[in-house]
Amino acid sequence: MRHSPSEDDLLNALEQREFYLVYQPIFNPDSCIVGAEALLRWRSPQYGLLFPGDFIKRARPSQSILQISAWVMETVCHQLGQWASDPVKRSWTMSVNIRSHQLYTEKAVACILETLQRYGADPRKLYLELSETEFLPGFNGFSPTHLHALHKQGIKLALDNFGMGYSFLNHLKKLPVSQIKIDQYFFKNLLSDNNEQKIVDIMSMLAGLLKLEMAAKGVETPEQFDYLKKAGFSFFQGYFFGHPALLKWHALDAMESAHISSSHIR
Ligand code: G
Ligand code: MN
Repeated sequence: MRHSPSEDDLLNALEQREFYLVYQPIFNPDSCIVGAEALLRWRSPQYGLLFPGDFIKRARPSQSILQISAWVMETVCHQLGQWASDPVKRSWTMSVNIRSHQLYTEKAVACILETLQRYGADPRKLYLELSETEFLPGFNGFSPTHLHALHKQGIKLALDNFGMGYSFLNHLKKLPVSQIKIDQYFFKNLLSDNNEQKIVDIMSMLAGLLKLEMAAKGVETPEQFDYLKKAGFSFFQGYFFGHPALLKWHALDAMESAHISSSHIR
């Protein structure tokens, strides 16, 4: 898209309900669904289908971005609350991408907890994914204290795009991280690239020592799945298992049984 949408465009889109979430299933090493990541999309009559990177570019939080983020949180908590009363899905976790500016204020933190409570959703089932690539030196001015407050309530923090950002070991030292999420950038050519294997092995060792969960995103082939499983990864997401989809959970259930019967849906 050539021009960034204006503040008015975004607020108008929110009002017109042009935003929606798709969910990509997350699998365990036994190929069972254990959760999903919510991904934001915008179907704009003017610009067409847009991904978050197309419209959440501003370095500084704008009113519209904060409102969109609040809508996303509301929607995922609602969904998590619904799963809580489903015998199969009550163990599923929900991962949601957040930006550090959503955690600037104590009020924002309280709002996340209040939203979870309102929908009867278990905080321990919520993973907040913070992308490492977003961090600048000094944590962009946001205080890790707020993340510690959420962590105390059971909410988990995943460092998305682990290893891609600035000073990533510093994040592990300062933030209450439960999970590191590694992009396919590090395992695209695992079988032919010896360096990739070593990097994955080192990350795995680091995660083991720090008792962090390891998740892989962008898993596209059975070979990648096998290698990452052996390297100690616990969570897998990618086209090999399932594309992000609209939340028709009976469709995902079908996807799960199709997967288990070994005809993988890409
Ligand atoms: O950074 P973030 O976690 O938001 O990235 C998720 C994005 O990656 C989604 O928009 C999704 O469409 C895309 N994606 C999901 N699975 C795969 C995959 O297996 N391969 C590639 N190339 N992209 C994927
Ligand atoms: Mn993510």
